[in-house]
Formats: sequence, C-alpha cells, structure tokens
Amino acid sequence: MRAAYASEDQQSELLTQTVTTRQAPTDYDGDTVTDSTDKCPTRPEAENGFQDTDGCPDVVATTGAS
Ligand SMILES: [Ca+2]
Ligand SMILES: [Ca+2]
Repeated sequence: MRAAYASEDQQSELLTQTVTTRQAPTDYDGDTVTDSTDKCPTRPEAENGFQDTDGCPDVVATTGAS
C-alpha cells in the first residue's frame, strides 16, 4: 500500500501550500483595504466618502463656506 502513503504525503503538501496562499491578503488595521494596496497599513481608513480606498484616514476640510 505504498500508493496510499504517497497520497497522504501529497495531501499534506497541498494543505501547507493552501494555508500559505490563503494568508496572502492580510489587512493589519482591519479597514478592509489589504496591506498590498493600503498606503497606511497601520492606520485604518476613515470612511467619509473621500479617498476611501487608499487605506489612509482622511480629514475632509469643512470650511462652512457656501
Ligand atoms: Ca488596511
Ligand atoms: Ca483614505
């Protein structure tokens, strides 16, 4: 039953490879912008309708002028 043992080894390798691959898209600050595209990976995005996808908290200037 050498074939069975070989199959188990292959399954273990596949499991390891899968885990490694699934860890790729990490999001350190949890703002849903992954670290690979997050310009500020340690600071969460401030969702305020202004550059919400760059990963950096933004302050929208509110001048009050009309
Ligand atoms: Ca992030
Ligand atoms: Ca932003």
